[in-house]
Amino acid sequence: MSTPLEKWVDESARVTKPDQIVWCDGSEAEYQRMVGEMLRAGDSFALNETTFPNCHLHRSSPNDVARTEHLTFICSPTKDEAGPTNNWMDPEGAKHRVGELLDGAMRGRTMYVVPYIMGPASSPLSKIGVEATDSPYVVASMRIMSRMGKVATERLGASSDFVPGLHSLGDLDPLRRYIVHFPQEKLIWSVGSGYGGNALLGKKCFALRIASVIAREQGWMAEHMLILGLESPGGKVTYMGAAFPSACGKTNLAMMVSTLENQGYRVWTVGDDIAWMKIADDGYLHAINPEAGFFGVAPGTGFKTNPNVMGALTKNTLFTNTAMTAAREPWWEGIGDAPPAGLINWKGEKWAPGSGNAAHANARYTVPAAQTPSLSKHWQDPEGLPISALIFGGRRAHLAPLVYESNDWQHGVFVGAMMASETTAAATGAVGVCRRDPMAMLPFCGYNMADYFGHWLEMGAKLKKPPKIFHVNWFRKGADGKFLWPGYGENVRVLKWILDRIEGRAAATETPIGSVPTPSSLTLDGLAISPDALKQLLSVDSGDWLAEDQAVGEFFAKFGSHIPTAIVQEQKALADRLSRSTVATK
Ligand code: GTP
Ligand code: SPV
Ligand code: MN
Repeated sequence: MSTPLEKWVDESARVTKPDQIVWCDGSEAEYQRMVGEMLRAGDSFALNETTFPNCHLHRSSPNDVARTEHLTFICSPTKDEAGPTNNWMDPEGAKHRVGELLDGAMRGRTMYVVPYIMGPASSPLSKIGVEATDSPYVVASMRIMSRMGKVATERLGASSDFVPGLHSLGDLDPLRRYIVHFPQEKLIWSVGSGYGGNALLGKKCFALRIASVIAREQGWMAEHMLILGLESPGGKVTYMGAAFPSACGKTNLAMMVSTLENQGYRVWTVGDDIAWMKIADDGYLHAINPEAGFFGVAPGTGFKTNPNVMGALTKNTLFTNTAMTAAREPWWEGIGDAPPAGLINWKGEKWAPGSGNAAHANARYTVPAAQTPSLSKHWQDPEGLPISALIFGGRRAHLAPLVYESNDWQHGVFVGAMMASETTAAATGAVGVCRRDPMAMLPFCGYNMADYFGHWLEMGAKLKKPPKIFHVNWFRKGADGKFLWPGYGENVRVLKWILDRIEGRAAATETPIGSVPTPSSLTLDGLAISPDALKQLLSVDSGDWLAEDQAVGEFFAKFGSHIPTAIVQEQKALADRLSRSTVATK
């Protein structure tokens, strides 16, 4: 008798027709075999064995360097279930179209069967996935990013309770690339890409798109959030989750070196990208990090901005699309030093000044969480950690203040639902275009986004100790086009204000959008920031916000009857408050 997993692998092999099937055990020896395959393929390189032991550089195909949202589909039975913000294909059509591309795709290749657990091995919140892939790079990455191999096979046993994901590199042509999700079946198919969220199916495909559907069915939440613990003087740690869109600062906030360490404020890392949260018996929302590693943006990460991350990257790290120095060390823009002589760019060409960035803007490192100096000792607590604050944020050159607090859960859900952010290199397409990105889930919600707002509202109603909800913006710019706020380790000052609000200590000015810090309620000692910059950072322009709120109303209207009444009421109430305040200031 074969198990459900064996049956699925059999079926997948009948379609993709690999030369052989290898079942992965997650061992170090197996990792080294995968690296061996990558080196032989000629797209990967061993880095300096003395300074970067067991580190490798992988160069992906130049047309395959970021998630491709226009090729990502939610294949629910009806378009309405996927909603107006998702690409939709009907399940049968998708099976047909993508099935044709998967047919024989693994001929001459090996199919690796990768069982993995998302979440701590002993946690009741964890879930099992199995990825069948023809990419050794994906296998190696999944070993860093999840609890992979034997541990998962043993937990699964003969059960059918796993999310299958079939992945083939195909021919890497974007014209024949699809990332399709079947929320009813809880199934993922991906073909034509070997990069990041397109190919490591445990990450965005399972842990967000499919998991968001499961979470709604089962009454929990799957969110695009980092999880951190803020230690305050005396040693108490307060846990917070923060949802920022791709390449908007999650990893950096979760792994920051606090500039207020001498005052007793320290940040402990629990997760940097995804949070699974349930309502626990103590009435709090409890969060686990389903991942076991960090797939972080390299450019901009340096000894000045983030020494914790830099400390983690010196061994056992897989780099993707970074540059390489003559000493075979990884290099990227923002690492801290000037481009050294003899630099090879991310495509493998000699780099010269004026020839563009040496590293791709979405170059990444894949590193085991355990190597992070700031890792919380509770990061694998099976029951998750109690969350006292949820923080939304994005890149807004204008409009959004450094931080504000929502009035209550329902208003906070509206604040998340109205989020917008400038696009980044984490996905293909134009960079710097401001778009609506509710809860940072625009590319990751596996069902109708308005129903997802409804789920948030329902969760709030069930929470005895709902976290307070905040919004932050590290990216506001002054008239000179420069960031007004120094960011990175200085962001701890905002986390401290949030903690002070939770504990009822900090003062705030009530504005139509929510409570904004009074300048003196922020701890700014040791920071060189002009009173004028601070004023700009904290300013709320009612006229600009009124225009924003109107755009939000139009966005909500796209969802028709799906949009919860409470959310529409919040949008109208904001318009009222803003209109009254513009009249008052005139
Ligand atoms: P994904 O992994 O794609 O989800 O991105 P992320 O949200 O984890 O973003 P990350 O922390 O990797 O930061 C993305 C880019 O923004 C990097 O180039 C960082 O250097 C930069 N960045 C992060 N935090 C700050 C900040 O506080 N201020 C400024 N100015 N830049 C920041
Ligand atoms: C993101 O884009 O949010 C990432 C990178 O974390 S990827 O895994 O490619 O989705
Ligand atoms: Mn990240």
